[in-house]
Amino acid sequence: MPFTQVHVKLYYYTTYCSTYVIFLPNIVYTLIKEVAFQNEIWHARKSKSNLTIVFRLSKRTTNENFLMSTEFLRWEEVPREANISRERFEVDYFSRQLPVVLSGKLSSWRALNEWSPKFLKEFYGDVSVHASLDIPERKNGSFQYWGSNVRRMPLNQFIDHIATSAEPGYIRQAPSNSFADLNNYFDFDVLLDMEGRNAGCGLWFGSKGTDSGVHWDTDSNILAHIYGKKHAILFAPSDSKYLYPYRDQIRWTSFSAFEPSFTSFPNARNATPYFVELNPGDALHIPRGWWHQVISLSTAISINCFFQPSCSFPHFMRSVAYAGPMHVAQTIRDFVILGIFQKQSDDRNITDVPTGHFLYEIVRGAFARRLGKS
Ligand SMILES: O=C(O)CCC(=O)C(=O)O
Repeated sequence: MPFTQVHVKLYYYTTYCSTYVIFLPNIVYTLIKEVAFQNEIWHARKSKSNLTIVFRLSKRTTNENFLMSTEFLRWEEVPREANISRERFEVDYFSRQLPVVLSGKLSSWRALNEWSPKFLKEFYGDVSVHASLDIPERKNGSFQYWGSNVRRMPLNQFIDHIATSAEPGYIRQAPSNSFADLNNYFDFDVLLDMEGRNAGCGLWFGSKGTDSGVHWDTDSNILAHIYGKKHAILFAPSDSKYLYPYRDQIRWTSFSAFEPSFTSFPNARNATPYFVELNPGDALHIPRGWWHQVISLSTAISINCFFQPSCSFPHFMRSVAYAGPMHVAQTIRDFVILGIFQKQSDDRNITDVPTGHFLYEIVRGAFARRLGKS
């Protein structure tokens, strides 16, 4: 029998309904939490006290006008800790999956004293890098994944280009191993015991105006800032339901926390942004699964470290469920069609691997390892 529109509709309706049955307890719980949350907001708006406190807190940032002008219902700032020990960071923040900015810990890093665009040009000008030129990638209100417009070129060509171009350019997460000796300029071990964590570090170097887009990563992450100034906004994983993730790629959304359009994304007002300003020497812990968007206010250099533990399979399942029944339906569809049947997809919203396909690869890898062991 041919696969018709009716079958497709039937598939979506069936998945939609069964999703509600399977996730009913979760939905009831979320509803109760939502009522409590709306009640809290209603009281806060009535008394203004909550918002006033948040705005007073935000006065500590340089971006006060921006914070005051947005219509987010509440704001937080990422807490800042000066010179805390590795052990305290691990217990108070890392193991509890909370964001924090660690300051004063990178003072021994040679990167902090030596890295600049001039340094990179002089020592690594010949290294071939993947560069995104003439961003913005935010076209027609929709953010395109970085993979979409990269070109390969020597680093010095990139540096010359951004010096004269009106549009921002970015080298994102270039593996630190591809630059001889670069790993000798930093040491994430001063922040956390990295032994056995399978860490991989990446260089971020770009001009004023770069924008990472709102997304979350599957690995634990520390973003160490070395040169220039950046602003970042983070959201907890449970805010997924307010952030309009792409249906086929739940790690990305076209919503911008820095230029929020509450007409197109009305529920986003309910999300709680955690704001942070990054200056040289600041190291931002971005817990795995936390949404984040980073913009550069000047030419900027950072080095980040992704490491294990990574998000678990249940974390992905929860995130898909949080995002909504249509996301569940799409993920199952992509698991089967792109994963099991290995079909190509040409109608994707974003060029990153679709969530369903990604989950299929995780499952396949787990089976392969199990079979390999037995
Ligand atoms: O620094 C940036 O522009 C983006 C950083 C980021 O997205 C990350 O470290 O995951």
